[in-house]
Amino acid sequence: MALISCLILRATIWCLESKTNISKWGMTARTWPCCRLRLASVAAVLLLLCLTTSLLGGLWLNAGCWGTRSDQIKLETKDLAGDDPSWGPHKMAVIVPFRDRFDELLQFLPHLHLFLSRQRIRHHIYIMNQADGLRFNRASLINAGVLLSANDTDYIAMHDVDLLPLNDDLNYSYPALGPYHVSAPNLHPLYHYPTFVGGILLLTKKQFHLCNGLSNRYWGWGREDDEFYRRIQEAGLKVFRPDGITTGYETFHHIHDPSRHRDQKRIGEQRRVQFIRDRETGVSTVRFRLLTTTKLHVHSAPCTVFSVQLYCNRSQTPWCEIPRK
Ligand SMILES: [Mn+2]
Repeated sequence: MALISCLILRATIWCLESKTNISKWGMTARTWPCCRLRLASVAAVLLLLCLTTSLLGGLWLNAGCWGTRSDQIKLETKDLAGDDPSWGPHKMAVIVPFRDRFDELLQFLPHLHLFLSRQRIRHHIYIMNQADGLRFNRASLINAGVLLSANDTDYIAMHDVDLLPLNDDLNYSYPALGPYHVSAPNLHPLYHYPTFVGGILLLTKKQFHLCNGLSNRYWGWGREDDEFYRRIQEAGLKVFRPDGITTGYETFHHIHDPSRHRDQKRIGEQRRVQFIRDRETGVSTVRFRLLTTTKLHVHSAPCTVFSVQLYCNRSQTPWCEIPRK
């Protein structure tokens, strides 16, 4: 800095001297361009000096923490896809039923991606965006998600967008023995009944198809997970749950905004049908139209957004229409 100030001072004096020269010895006007030339060259030298200093400074800083930086970069690149084959033979498709919860998605994506990458769980997150004028159908969105997920995934997580795992001991690995209910009744902040399988549930794709996926008859909020529990039982599968988690109801962050509208209406026959085990519809009968596929990153978290239009069989489930107030 001192050197730079000194040089600026010297340049000014230099220029002033040439200016005085004009009056003193009546020099020709040619002195002025000469002074300007001198100033320009001084400026150029100063600029060069500044650049060299910052470059050297940067190199010095870099050298100081070289190991950490390159490690960091390596880790970030490695983790970017959330899919390193050295992490194991299995890969999970995280299926997230979604509509109108952009702010929750912005929290959910980076959180879950980093959570799973820390555990070295190979994964890809699929956001199933219901883009039609019908009531929300979580079950059909999951059915569609499983069908649309890439073939390199061999197990799924049905995952609510508003439920963030906080405890690193929660296990998201391949559920070889049977469906694995991560958000168990003794851990979920809101639902504590013993047959609860909502929130976050892992299944191999094989197990999912053994149940024929979920019923497509549930339009509006809730109950589809209870019907799915009966499918699991009837398929002869046993639900497993986390063991030895000590964080209780603090295990998850539930983004539960009570002001958010949840469509809990029961229209006509729906009141009765919601409790009946559906043996007709499932992943084998789900009908939808894929409108767009969008690859998206939130921070470094990649995901695929499938916007789908669900099909409603109005003679079977007339309650799929959004009720008028
Ligand atoms: Mn919720």
